[in-house]
Amino acid sequence: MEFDVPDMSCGGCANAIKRAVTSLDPAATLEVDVPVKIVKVTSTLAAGQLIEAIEAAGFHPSPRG
Ligand SMILES: [Cu+2]
Repeated sequence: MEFDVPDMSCGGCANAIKRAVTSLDPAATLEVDVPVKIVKVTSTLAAGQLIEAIEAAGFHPSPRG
């Protein structure tokens, strides 16, 4: 699953998002591209759960595609 996260601006943001998702699903893997503000997540969680976790960390993701 891929999300646009327009308010992600640095490595600190990327780490906060990684922590938020892996605290919910320790098996999740994330590919975070800060310059283009895209987060790719491989997880068994539903998109809605991933969005909630990322929002709880203070960001505003929207699904891509
Ligand atoms: Cu940041």
